[in-house]
Amino acid sequence: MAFKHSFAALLLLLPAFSHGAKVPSLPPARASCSVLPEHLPLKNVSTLPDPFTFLNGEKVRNLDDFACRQAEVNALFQRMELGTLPPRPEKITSTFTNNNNLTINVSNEGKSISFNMPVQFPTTGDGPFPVMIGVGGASIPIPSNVALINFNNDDMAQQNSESSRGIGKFFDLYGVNATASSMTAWAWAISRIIDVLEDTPGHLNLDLDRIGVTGCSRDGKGALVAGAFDPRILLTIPQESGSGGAGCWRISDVMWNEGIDTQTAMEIVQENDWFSVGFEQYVNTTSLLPFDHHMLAGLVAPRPLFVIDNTDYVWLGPESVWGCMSTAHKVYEALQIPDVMGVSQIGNHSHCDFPSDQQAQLSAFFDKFFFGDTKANTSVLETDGANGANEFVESQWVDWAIPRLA
Ligand code: MCU
Repeated sequence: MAFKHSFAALLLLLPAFSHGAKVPSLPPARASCSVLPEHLPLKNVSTLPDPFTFLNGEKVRNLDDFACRQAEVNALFQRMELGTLPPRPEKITSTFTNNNNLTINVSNEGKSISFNMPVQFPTTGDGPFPVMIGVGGASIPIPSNVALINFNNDDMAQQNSESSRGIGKFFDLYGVNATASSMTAWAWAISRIIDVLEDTPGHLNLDLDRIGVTGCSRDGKGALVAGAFDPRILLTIPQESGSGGAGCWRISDVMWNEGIDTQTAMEIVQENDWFSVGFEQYVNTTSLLPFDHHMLAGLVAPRPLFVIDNTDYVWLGPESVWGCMSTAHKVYEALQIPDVMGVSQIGNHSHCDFPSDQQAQLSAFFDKFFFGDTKANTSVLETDGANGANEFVESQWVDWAIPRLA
């Protein structure tokens, strides 16, 4: 029996090959995994919560449990921080014109919206091409053999200030009182882009096994949320997302309490609508959250994730981002795929200005996961330590063990 079980687990973790892309996958989670109690049993946890212990205290022991835990964590993020992500709407149609303009029409419960986006194809090669979806465009260099879809996230859900909450096409469809934050609205729309690509015969000559998402800064936060919410996205590359993205609320709070002028949950909910109204009740006591952003990144696992950040700006939370993402890496370690997640945090460049020092690392992620170069070195877990990044002391934040999940 034990042999049978581990054999099945091994099969599930065997890489699926699509042009060589190495993609381990998890068993599907039971529907009951995402059902949360009405009253959440919240307790004060000042360290980073354990990704491998369920809300009810049970431990994650194997891949089935892990998939179930991910569904629970996903539901927690929606309930407490990001708002509800609506399911696939009733009707989706699309038109593709001039070989570069994709228009998506969505109808649900008597309301309709249309949104469109440019699709830029490689100028050489036959395809099907891998494709990156740029949240508000892309500010990393996209390889010439990869297509790019520029997703206008502001059109879907505005992000000008807290008063832009409820403005945008998503809210025209679901109503201004939808609990979704702007980032959840963007993630929903990105999933609709993927629906359309799936539904279109020939998939617009794009390879749907090789879809990536990226974005910088506020749009990098959004890229991480999209990657966390849609398992059809293979490669997630948030760039300089800082606090509210790659940073952990708890660590940013400690930085702030030490007198460092960094962005905290308390500030972020006053600045913009990236998080749900429901999150506001936790921003003064982030220690009550049964998760932190290491677990948002953990939702991307076992799919490839490359987190790029910048130590030049204290506002981004260098210590928070490094601590949070090096802790997220433990999820990939538990799955025994440490090279599938990378973190690279270096300074000496302007915000969202991709530095040439990170080029080899970025190329390795594309080469390995889009183009099957198994020798590409994606073993990247580094910070230049500037602006306090190296002040993160793991033993003060991580008090749980990393299980070996199979
Ligand atoms: C790093 O992302 C944000 C940051 O959270 C905001 O506080 C700041 O105003 O804008 C950053 C950004 O999106 O810059 C383009």
